[in-house]
Amino acid sequence: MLVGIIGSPNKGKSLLFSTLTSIEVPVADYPFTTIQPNQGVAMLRMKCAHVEMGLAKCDARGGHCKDGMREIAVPLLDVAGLVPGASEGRGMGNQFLDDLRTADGFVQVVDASGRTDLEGKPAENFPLEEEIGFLQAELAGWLAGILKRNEAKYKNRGLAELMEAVSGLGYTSSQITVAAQKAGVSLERIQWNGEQTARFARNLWADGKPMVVAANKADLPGAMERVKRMQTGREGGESSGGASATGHAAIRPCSAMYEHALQKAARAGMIEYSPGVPDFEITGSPDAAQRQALERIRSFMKENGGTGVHAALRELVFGKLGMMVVYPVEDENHYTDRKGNVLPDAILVPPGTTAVQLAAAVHTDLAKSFIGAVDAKTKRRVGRDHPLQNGDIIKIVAAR
Ligand SMILES: Nc1nc2c(ncn2[C@@H]2O[C@H](COP(=O)(O)OP(=O)(O)OP(=O)(O)O)[C@@H](O)[C@H]2O)c(=O)[nH]1
Ligand SMILES: [Mg+2]
Repeated sequence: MLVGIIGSPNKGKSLLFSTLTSIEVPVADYPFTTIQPNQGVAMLRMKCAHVEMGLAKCDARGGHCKDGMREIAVPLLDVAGLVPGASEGRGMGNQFLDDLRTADGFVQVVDASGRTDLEGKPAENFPLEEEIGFLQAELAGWLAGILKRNEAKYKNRGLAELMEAVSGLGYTSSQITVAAQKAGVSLERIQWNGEQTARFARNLWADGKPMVVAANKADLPGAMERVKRMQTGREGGESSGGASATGHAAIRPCSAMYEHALQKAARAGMIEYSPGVPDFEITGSPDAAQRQALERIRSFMKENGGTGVHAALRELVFGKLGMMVVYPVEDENHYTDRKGNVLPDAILVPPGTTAVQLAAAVHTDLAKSFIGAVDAKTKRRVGRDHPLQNGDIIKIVAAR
């Protein structure tokens, strides 16, 4: 599982990454601050299965469980800003896009305030649709480039060879078939010209990789109103495009700056705050100016249901991607591993994951020696193709 954080330069991608992963990375008010990708793990909180099972606690490994809310790890990648023409090598070019090949979905960070353009330079009222639309086009262009580079593998051939040519991008054969249908191109004895390849890539991109738009810098004056206008499809009063420019992406207003400020205040002991939670409590003694700043953040959070940073990632992971959290255990009666740790692991799996696929996610050897599984909640034995549900606790039975 991997989520890519993408967008044009100077939009707050790295600050957003930093608040999600607690990793300090360079953040600055000019384009191309980030060149080498930043890699980290975000923590999303959700209700832990130990609560549902009536257990006093769990022994979460690699992430905390506090007040019945468990941290679930989501790997993130923050890359260099993408500019128009990147798929033809402009700016930082294509190189880092290749780092995103394996991403399951994307958070596109845009500047909700419209104060920066597609190059990351100062602007006024830069249209949100243009920012969102350009990125879709660039990424489709990048995909078309991959197809063209690998054309020899599928030319005059069919679906199987095309799949092979784009293997590693994580597309299913049905996604490829649908994209070809929508683009009006044949998958038999493939002979596409440049325009047909581009059309196929656009369709594959649009349906294939889920995306959420994080409308960042929503703390700046006028930004929230701009996002709301866009959400209702009336941005700038233009007739065409609002809804279609955003395609299938949901738009979530957020402020990485406010999230960052809260985390800093919490570390300084000024407030009690759990990242992603919609409110905080003043526990220290801020001075008048600090108190005023905190109250400004609080009123933003009240309107937005929080800073919006974690909400954007949550929307992508659990909403768009429909990921499930599953708890593998070795003892189905006590919900523990061999050493007696209660619900030690909580892992993210895609919708439709079967018992044997879970075994493979835990360890490849476990899938090879898979015999069956036990649903620890019902104590029922299930087979290899049994589809798992969100929150399942599963014991894998394997040959020695
Ligand atoms: N007001 C406000 N400023 C923000 C917010 N998030 C980021 N910034 C500022 O925007 C500028 C760019 O932030 P970065 O995180 O470096 O942006 P980036 O998208 O990673 O930029 P590149 O790596 O250059 O592409 C910095 O000056 C940040 O302090 C926000 O939510 N609100
Ligand atoms: Mg950056």
